[in-house]
Amino acid sequence: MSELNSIAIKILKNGKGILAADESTGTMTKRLDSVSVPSTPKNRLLFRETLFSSSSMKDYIGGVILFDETIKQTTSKKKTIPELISEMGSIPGIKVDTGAKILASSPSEKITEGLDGLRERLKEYYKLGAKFTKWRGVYSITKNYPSKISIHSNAHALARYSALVQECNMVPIVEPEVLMDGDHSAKECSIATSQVIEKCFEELIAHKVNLSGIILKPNMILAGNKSKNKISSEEVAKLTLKCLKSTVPTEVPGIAFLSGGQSEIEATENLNLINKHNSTNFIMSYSYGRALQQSTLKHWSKDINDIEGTQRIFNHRAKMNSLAAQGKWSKDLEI
Ligand code: 5MM
Repeated sequence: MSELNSIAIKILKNGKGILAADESTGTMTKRLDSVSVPSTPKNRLLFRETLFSSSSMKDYIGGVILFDETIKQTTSKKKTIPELISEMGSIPGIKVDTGAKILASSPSEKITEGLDGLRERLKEYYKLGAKFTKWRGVYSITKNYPSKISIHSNAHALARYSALVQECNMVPIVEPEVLMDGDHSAKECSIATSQVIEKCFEELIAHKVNLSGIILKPNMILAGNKSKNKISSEEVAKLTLKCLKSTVPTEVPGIAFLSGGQSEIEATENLNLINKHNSTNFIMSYSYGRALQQSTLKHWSKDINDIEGTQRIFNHRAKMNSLAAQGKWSKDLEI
């Protein structure tokens, strides 16, 4: 077993998953604005430090994805954030892309940037304690999209990123996100997601990426958020498994889903059913941002110094998702 494979498995084994706390300052400001908390470096740190020092970190959160600002911050007890995360029994990771920008040849679509100077930035993050990284490509579904050029160019970037990350002894999370926005059907989501993932692996293989040392972070197969034809959680689970079974090479140790705008309960319920029906050898877990933080953020905003109460909400959500990652969740466990 390679070192990268052991890290990937350690992050996801025994019902553990990933806390995606890598919101860039712009996104974090939107989140804080929505609960009327000023977005200052101090408040962003306070919220995140509250999460990272929760007791659930030990049993349910195998890894935390950080943003550049956070990985360089120091806690109230004068520890670096990666030190705090490691002491809590989890593994620090870092988002290394610099965001999705307009794709010149297809301006309604996006290409993720950040390859220039990446090797040097990776060395710096490694020294700061990161053991894994994340890069997200985004794809929209409309009548003519995602286009071949967006599928190809984002896959190419994800592969170049992954090769550089492994060269620096870290595990790349490969995140191709087919967005939920729109009125498309689940079938259209399934077709687009299959094309996107197939192309990603074609490029990862061409770039000689060690597939046993990556984590795939895909979307689930869902109907668009404006679709009139929503499907049941059972169908989400079945279509998601079918898509991943036919597109993900068996060497990949783990799949950690993004929540993508689903409600907290929806994301937990869908993950639970995916695990109930999972007949593959892939670990199927979570790498949730909003679906792990929404209710916690809402509670925290009422009193940003209520550390204990805030952690109670977060611990509950983390536990529910950990149960779902083992197919052991049920609605009556919710509070
Ligand atoms: C936490 O949000 C990440 C994106 O941040 P920026 O838009 O600021 O770059 C995002 O990649 C996130 O890690 C994943 O989408 C998972 O989060 P959700 O909320 O979809 O589970």
